[in-house]
Amino acid sequence: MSIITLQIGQCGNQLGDSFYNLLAGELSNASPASQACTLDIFFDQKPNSTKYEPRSVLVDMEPKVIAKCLSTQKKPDIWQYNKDMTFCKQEGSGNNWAFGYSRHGPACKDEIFEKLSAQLERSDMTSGILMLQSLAGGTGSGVGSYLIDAIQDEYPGITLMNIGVMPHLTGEVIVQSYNLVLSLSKLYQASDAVLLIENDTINEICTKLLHLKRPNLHEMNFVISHMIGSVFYPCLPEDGAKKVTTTQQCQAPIFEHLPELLTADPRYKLLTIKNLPQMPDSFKDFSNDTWSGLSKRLLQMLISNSSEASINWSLQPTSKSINKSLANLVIARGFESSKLDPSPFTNKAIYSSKNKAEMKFVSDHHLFNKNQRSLSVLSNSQAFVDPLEKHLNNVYNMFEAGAFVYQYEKFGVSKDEMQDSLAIVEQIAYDYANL
Ligand SMILES: Nc1nc2c(ncn2[C@@H]2O[C@H](COP(=O)(O)OP(=O)(O)OP(=O)(O)O)[C@@H](O)[C@H]2O)c(=O)[nH]1
Ligand SMILES: [Mg+2]
Repeated sequence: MSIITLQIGQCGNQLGDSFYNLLAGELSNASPASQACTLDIFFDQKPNSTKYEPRSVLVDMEPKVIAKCLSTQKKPDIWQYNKDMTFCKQEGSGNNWAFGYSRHGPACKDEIFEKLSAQLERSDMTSGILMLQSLAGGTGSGVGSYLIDAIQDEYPGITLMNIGVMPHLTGEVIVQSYNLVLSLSKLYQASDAVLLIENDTINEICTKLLHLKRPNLHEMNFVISHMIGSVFYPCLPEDGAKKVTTTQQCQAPIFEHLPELLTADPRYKLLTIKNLPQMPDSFKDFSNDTWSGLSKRLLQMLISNSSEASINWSLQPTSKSINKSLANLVIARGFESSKLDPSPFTNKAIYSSKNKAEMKFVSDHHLFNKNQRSLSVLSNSQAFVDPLEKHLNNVYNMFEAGAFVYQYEKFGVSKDEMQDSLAIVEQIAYDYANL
């Protein structure tokens, strides 16, 4: 079952490029069954071609980033984007959600949809459409918001998922919180799940665990790709080679467990990933991680809502201020991964009292990211209450002072519409805070 991706804007395209590069790299040490599954989900191959093509449509309003994605230089030579599946214009959205949403979106929709429907037709069975974008610029957030609504209208019933990158809380473009609130409110209404990645957390992992002094976007995307790869890479049963007779049985774990587990209550659709270990490649041969050690650390990361770099060990599952979950998918990869004991993740204390403890455990033999053992949890939890409240505060302050509102009105987005988006995101933060 394949996944069609829509990479939008600088961030969406650079991250998508890094993600497919990671998948292609994993193929080199994967079992034949694992290779077949991964290829079926994420890649296509034209007759007589030696290269695999991502099942992807690349969209940006300026040409630079897509041109880079199309260049073959740094890639392992087994894959390459299809030039026909790209769409770009000459003028970006200038970090303005309204420009992307009201101008570029309607003007570009038809051409983008032609490419999207071509990708959908080329896939025998589709799990869904995955959109990758930043929530802070103008194209990923604005054009992405326009397109997700249009896709929902055009393909009712298809599963839609977004990977949204949240900006650093400080030091970037001043209107980023406006863009974030406007885009999140739209994605949340149209999409089945919104997986959020915080650039601040990724930066912390890069500096504290990978010892990179000033991580660049390429290095950050490498970390994010492994994070998302850990929940998208297929998990095969132990005797996978025998059992997976047709690749149609292959699914990305995140799609497979979406409706019945992760977003069982459709009012709550924010997902987060915590994964470990995070270490430079040169450390991996000396790693003595055990399954029980990894499991202990991951549980603590989950309840203290932290990365591996800043685990708060003073919290207990029964402490009041823990990060409460609605649902968790625990994924172990590597040697004897099926032997991991997932029972600590079934502890009722770590779940909201609003639902029964919901946990599923899946495993796979593949040595993902060159780790002998690695562990991830894909979680629907309170993880984003704090950053959302901070962005909401930025928006209240600017909105009350009338700051920069004209930039949005100029492109036809009224104060009332902005207020509606604000109310939707406030409600999301409130619902999660009160789990
Ligand atoms: N993790 C990560 N963040 C990125 C990357 N590129 C940009 N960002 C972040 O995304 C935000 C800016 O969004 P962009 O994707 O550059 O904007 P865009 O969608 O191209 O929109 P316009 O340039 O305004 O047309 C900032 O918060 C950046 O830190 C990337 O490759 N990786
Ligand atoms: Mg751009």
